[in-house]
Amino acid sequence: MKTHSIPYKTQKNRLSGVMLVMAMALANAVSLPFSTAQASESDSQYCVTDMSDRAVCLDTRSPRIISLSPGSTELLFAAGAGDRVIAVDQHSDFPEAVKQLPNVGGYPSVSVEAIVAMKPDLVVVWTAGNSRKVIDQLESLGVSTFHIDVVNFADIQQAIRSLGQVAGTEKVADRIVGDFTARLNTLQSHYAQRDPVSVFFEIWRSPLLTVGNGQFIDDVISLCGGRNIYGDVSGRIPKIGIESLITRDPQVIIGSDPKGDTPETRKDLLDYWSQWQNLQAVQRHQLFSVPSDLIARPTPRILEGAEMICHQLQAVRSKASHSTYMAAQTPLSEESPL
Ligand code: B12
Repeated sequence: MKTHSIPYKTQKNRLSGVMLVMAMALANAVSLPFSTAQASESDSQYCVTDMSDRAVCLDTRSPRIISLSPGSTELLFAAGAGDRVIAVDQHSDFPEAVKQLPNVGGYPSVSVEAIVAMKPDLVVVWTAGNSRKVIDQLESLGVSTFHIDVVNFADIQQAIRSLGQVAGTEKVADRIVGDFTARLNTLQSHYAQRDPVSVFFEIWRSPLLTVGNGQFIDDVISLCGGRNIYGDVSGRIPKIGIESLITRDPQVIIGSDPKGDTPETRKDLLDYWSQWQNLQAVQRHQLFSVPSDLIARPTPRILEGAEMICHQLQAVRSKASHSTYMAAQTPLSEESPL
């Protein structure tokens, strides 16, 4: 199947003839606070604008897709395009069906040869995570790529919608975006205005990395009524010094672990952070963990991670002890309102 992508600007004239199609697509769109991905039909081709603002044009509405990150894979499945996915990177493990698919390598090295041999119509790449060299190689070999870069909640919505458009599954994508937005709004109205709790989110220990302004985990903290102590720092994953952390003295430290919030993961956090006894989070044992898959991937599942963090911050507000929190993980629907 012949495919190619071309800079959006050179597409503009061709797009003007199909404004009606675009208007219909926009009319169907759920109203959301971001610029809607654009899709248009041109001759026998179907063009969709990706998240690098490139018009990606395919001559099939049922493309064979390879995904190069766990996040992109989840977004494709959420967009209803799961049965279009023919191969993934080696870290993609959700949903379950993905585990049966061939893999084309993982971080840091992906096999360009394996990808080319599969003759995909499209390769979905994560521009902030996949290697620039691999992306350039694929493009120079004539493999069409669709760029995804999800920084915040609005980008999750945009990514699902545009992947649905490029895969020809926009109805499912629109429904999932609607569900995601409703769940997001519920959490927001329930938690965002509660008493602020200052939070340090540990991404990595050595070097010490956290989340900066506008990154999706920063969005999660705000959604729960928390205040990211590095929310004033630009850059998605800033490197910080321990002295600065001690000065900012967060009420809560949150880490992530594949196992989630268990006695072992909490012990690991406490053992490590106990070196700095003057931190109030250490003195009060306010250290929590969330499952990495539910917080490190900007996909609809992040709302499950968000719900856990909202409960953790709520436990801190109610001055519950850590063990009380674990014993009383109340479902959102049963938790007392403000
Ligand atoms: C920062 C970071 C992240 C950030 C990414 C930052 C961003 N741009 O949004 C976040 C928190 C989002 C993240 C997510 C994940 N990460 Co990560 N991440 C790191 C970390 C701590 C530092 C990377 C870095 O900044 N390097 C410095 C820069 C200069 O080098 P770089 O090569 O350009 O770095 C880029 C890549 O590392 C890329 N990246 C980060 N994680 C991953 C994961 C995959 C699968 C890919 C393809 C790329 C990638 O993002 C960086 C640039 O922003 C490393 C561990 C480490 N200390 O190296 C783990 C690490 C790279 N991540 C890893 C993993 C497994 C993941 C997740 C799959 C975890 C999960 N349970 O979901 C997700 C995938 C997210 C997705 N969208 O698919 C593994 C990679 C697998 C491996 N063992 O080889 C590492 C090595 C940690 C580990 N030892 O387990 N990660």
